[in-house]
Amino acid sequence: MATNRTFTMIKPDAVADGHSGAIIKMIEEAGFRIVSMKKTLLTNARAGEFYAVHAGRPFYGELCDYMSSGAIIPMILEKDNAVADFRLLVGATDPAKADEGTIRKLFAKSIGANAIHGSDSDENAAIEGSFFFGGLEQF
Ligand code: 3AN
Repeated sequence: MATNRTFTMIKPDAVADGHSGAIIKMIEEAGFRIVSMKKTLLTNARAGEFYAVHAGRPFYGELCDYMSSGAIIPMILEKDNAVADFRLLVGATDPAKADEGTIRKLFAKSIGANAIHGSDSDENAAIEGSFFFGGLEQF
């Protein structure tokens, strides 16, 4: 069943470079309501759990190292058609291919350090939101 929620996290490069305020502003101006948000850290093992679907891919170790290299800001967001609309706002995985005006076009450094995550389905949005918020802290 389609829901109106998605999950995102601002990744370590964007947080460390001081872009989180600008990114949150873009998210709100695009019509998303922030349901839950916190600043936190992933251990390498927790990052591996989050990205378990990519285990075995050549970039998996690098991805886990990177995602545990600094603070992140996970959020649950609400809007009609949230998952698809948020993927449009985020832009392509590779910032070189991201459309003008997308978060990755503006802030991503590379295909690995690409500033922000956006869930790819309603099912994963629910799983990923629970991973960080466990059904609590939702307003
Ligand atoms: P997206 O985040 O656009 O949905 P996925 O789900 O294919 O992309 O990949 C998850 C994350 O893994 C990406 N956000 C990126 O940080 C990393 N990643 C994906 N492909 C590569 C790659 N070829 N090299 C390095 N990192 C990658």
